[in-house]
Formats: sequence, structure tokens, C-alpha cells
Amino acid sequence: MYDLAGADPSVRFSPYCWRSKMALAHKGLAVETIPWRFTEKDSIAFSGQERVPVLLDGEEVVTDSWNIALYLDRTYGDRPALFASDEARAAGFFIKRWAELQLHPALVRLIVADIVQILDAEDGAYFRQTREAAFGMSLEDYCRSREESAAALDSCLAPLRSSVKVTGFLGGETPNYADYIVFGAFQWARCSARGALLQPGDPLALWFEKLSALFDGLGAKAPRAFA
Ligand SMILES: N[C@@H](CCC(=O)N[C@@H](CS)C(=O)NCC(=O)O)C(=O)O
Repeated sequence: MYDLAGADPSVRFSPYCWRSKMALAHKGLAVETIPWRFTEKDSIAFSGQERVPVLLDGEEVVTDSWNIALYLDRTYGDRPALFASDEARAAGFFIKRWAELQLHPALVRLIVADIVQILDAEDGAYFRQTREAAFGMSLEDYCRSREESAAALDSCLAPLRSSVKVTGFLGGETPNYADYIVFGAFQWARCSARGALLQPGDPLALWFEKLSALFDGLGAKAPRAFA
């Protein structure tokens, strides 16, 4: 699997790649990850698109983290399900939309000025240019109102926080792929940015710790750029 890396190849911080790594681990499937940088579009051109994750499974080339999750459930149906039913998959799709339309944008305002610092020179220039064009301002300006951004994140997290407090995981007593979608967002911040977004005692911090410990500490052991 092609996996986004920082200048330090051990720093793997893509929220989408984390979804797929957790999904593969949930299925009990071993994976070899290939560090990939934003500007290495040529090396994944064979996949017909320009983003990671890209999963190679024998002859199969699977792109897009959601497609990868569906592919894994379809192909490895005898292993633990990422979604145990059509209903769970539809609810998970809502979580995907919420994560991408509300959670990621709220997180970006807190972490994007750190992310650019962990990239190598070529990737840093590409990342700054593309993201500043999208935001219409410098990354540093975009991250300036930290208190306001933290409050916006907190309000975005309120429904998730009060849910996991009752149900344990989005999947119920045990995690399903919806948990990995949201885990990917927090792991993105953990691996690529300074400080901590969740305070001890927060039910979400507990939820994140439990997910980080799964699969022999796959998430917990992942190197952070700002240790
Ligand atoms: N919908 C895709 C999104 C993947 C995606 O945006 N990946 C980012 C890394 S986090 C990427 O490859 N970006 C390339 C770029 O910005 O040029 C998925 O779920 O896999």
C-alpha cells in the first residue's frame, strides 16, 4: 500500500491511509507500506489517479479508502467484517461524510501550519502552494485564531463525544470501520502536529486510546513528527 510520508519516512500521517491500515489490521491482513510523497504522482500513475492510499493485492489495484474498505469486506468475507450489515455501511457512510465535510476542515485550521514543516522541500512547496490557493491566505494566517478554532472543533465533536460515552464505539461494543474513519482524523493530527487535541478525562481521549492500542498498538506505536 502506498502510504503518505513526511520528510522522515517513518512519519505516516494521512487520515485516509490510516483508515486503510486500520481496516487491513481489523481483517488480520499483513501489509507492506511504501512511503509516498505528494509530488511522487508518477509512481502511482498506474492507478489512474493521483492520491493515496493505493492498495495492491495480487493483480488488483484498489484506490480510495472507502473503496478499499468495501473491497476488503467483499474479498475477505470470511474475516471480521468492517461493516456487519448494509445498515451499518450506510451509517458509516454518514460518518465518512461528517468526517470529511466537518471534522477534517475543523482540524485543518489547527494543524496545517505544522504539517508543512514536516514535509521535504519539494513536497513542502507543493503543499503550501496548493493549500494556500484553496484557503486564499497563508497557512500561518489560516491557523492564527487558535482559540476560536479549538472551540469550533469542540462543538463539531459534541455528538461524537456524547455517543461514544454511551456506546463505547461507533460500531457498538467493538469498533467497526466508522471508528477507523474518525480515528484516521485524530491520528493525522497526532502524527503531524504539535501538542494534543484531546485532554485526559475526555471520553473521546479514552476512545482514541482504545483504538490506538488495537492490533498490537499499531496507532500508538506510530512515530510522531513532533515527539
Ligand atoms: N477520497 C480519497 C482521498 C485521498 C486523499 O485525498 N489523499 C491525500 C493524502 S491525505 C492525497 O493523496 N493527496 C494528494 C494531493 O493532495 O496532491 C480517499 O478516501 O482515499
